[in-house]
Amino acid sequence: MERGRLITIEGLDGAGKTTLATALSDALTARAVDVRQLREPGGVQTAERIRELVKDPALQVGARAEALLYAAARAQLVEEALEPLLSGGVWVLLDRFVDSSLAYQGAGRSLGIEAVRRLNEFATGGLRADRTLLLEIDPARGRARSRARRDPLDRIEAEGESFHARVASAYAELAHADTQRIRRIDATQAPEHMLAAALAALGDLL
Ligand code: T5A
Repeated sequence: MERGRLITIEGLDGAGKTTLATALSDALTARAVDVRQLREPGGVQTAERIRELVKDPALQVGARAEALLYAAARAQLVEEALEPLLSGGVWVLLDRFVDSSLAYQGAGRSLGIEAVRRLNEFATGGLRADRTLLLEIDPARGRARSRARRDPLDRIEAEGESFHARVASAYAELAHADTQRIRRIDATQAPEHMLAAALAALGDLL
């Protein structure tokens, strides 16, 4: 059986990752692709519990603990869901993966991209995305979208402008360094145009 593909969706908070993942899942299903939509942190029970912990604005979580918690959630997701699904020929659309930790903890929290990359090599056993869709939006516009949903901002969304600016520039650098895997999509477009751009970016895999 042919191994499934791991497609990750990345970008700042409010960029429209979940909206695109849902539309893309429907579009791939219509093309007879067996696809599962998962999110990080989360996707399996242990990782969902870590999600509650790591997003809680009432908790004090240091930068290193934060990187380790995201990596722990990811390790469990890889072992319990991603590897079995991919081995079974299923495509996975994953809302955030290692690039989120590189950008948010490596750059945003200033832990260093290479240190966080090494931590995640261990966590994932070296699993890599076949393609990454990077949704690009100005941090302020992304935050305005998140705020408009009326949920209270979580621990990371509540960080200041300079944090989100560091995350945005790290994403741009990662994309620049790996143009084959990471495809940039303008996230200020209407959802249907974003879907068309995403399908075009997956054309060679389909
Ligand atoms: N994190 C995560 C780390 O720091 N390190 C890590 O390793 C990982 C994995 C996760 C938080 O954890 C951090 C990053 C995050 O801060 P989350 O709740 O999963 O928390 O946060 P996000 O992934 O950012 O999810 P959001 O729901 O906030 O944003 P999305 O999924 O990008 O956006 P979406 O689709 O929910 O849309 C947001 C709003 O915009 C509208 C939608 O209707 C919605 O109201 N919208 C659009 N509006 C106009 N045009 C479009 N094209 C639109 N697309 C969506």
